[in-house]
Amino acid sequence: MRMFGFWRSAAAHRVRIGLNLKGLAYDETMIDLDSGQQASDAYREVNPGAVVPTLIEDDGASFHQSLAILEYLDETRPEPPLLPADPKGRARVRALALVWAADSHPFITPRVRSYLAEHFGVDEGGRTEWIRHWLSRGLEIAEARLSADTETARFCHGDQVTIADICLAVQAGSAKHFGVEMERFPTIGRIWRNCLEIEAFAAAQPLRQPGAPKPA
Ligand SMILES: N[C@@H](CCC(=O)N[C@@H](CS)C(=O)NCC(=O)O)C(=O)O
Repeated sequence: MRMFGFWRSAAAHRVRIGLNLKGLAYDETMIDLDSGQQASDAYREVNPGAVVPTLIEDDGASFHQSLAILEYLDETRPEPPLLPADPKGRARVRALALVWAADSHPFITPRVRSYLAEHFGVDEGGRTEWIRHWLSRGLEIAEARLSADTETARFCHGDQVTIADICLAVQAGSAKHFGVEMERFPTIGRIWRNCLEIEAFAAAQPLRQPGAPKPA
C-alpha cells in the first residue's frame, strides 16, 4: 500500500496509526505542506482537494479523508477491530472521533492559517493563539464527555483501542506541539499515555517520521 502524507500532518498521523494497528506495510511519500507541494498540479492529480492523506491500495484504488480511510481499513481487515460491535458503542466512538477530526482539527490546517494571514492580516502570534484555542476547545468537549461516561476505561471506549483513541492521541500530540497546557485534561492525558505504550502509536508519531526536525 502507498500513502501520501507529511510528517506533521494530523490526518496522515491518524492513518499511520491505523495501518500500524492492522499490521499493514505501507510506503509513505511525504508531500511538503510547508512549501505548498499539496497545491502542485502533480499532487492535485492524486488528490484534487490538495490535502493529505491519500491512501492508494495495491490495486490502484485511491482513498481520501482519514476517518473514511480508517473505516475502510477496518471493514477490509477486521482484526483488530477499531470500532465496537454494538451500534450505540459505534455511535459513541464516532462522535468522539468527530469532535477532534471534524470540529477542531479543520480550523488549524495550513490553508486556514494562510487565509487568516492573507485576508485578515493575522500575525504569527495571533495565528498561534487561534490554533491553541481550537485545539483546546476539542479537548475540553471530549474531556467533559470522557470523564463523565461510564464506558470510558483504559481507552476511550472500554479496554479496546478504537478510532476515538487514534483521534485522541493525534489531537493530544498536536496540542502539546503547539504549547497547550495538557494538565487541564487529566482523562485525555491518562488515555494518551496508555496509547503511547502501544508500538503502533509510538512508531506513528510525527517526530519519528522522515523529514521531521531532529531532536536538539
Ligand atoms: N478531513 C481531512 C483533513 C485533511 C487535511 O486538512 N489535511 C491537512 C494536513 S493535516 C492538509 O493536507 N492541509 C493542507 C492545507 O491546508 O493546505 C482528513 O481527515 O483527511
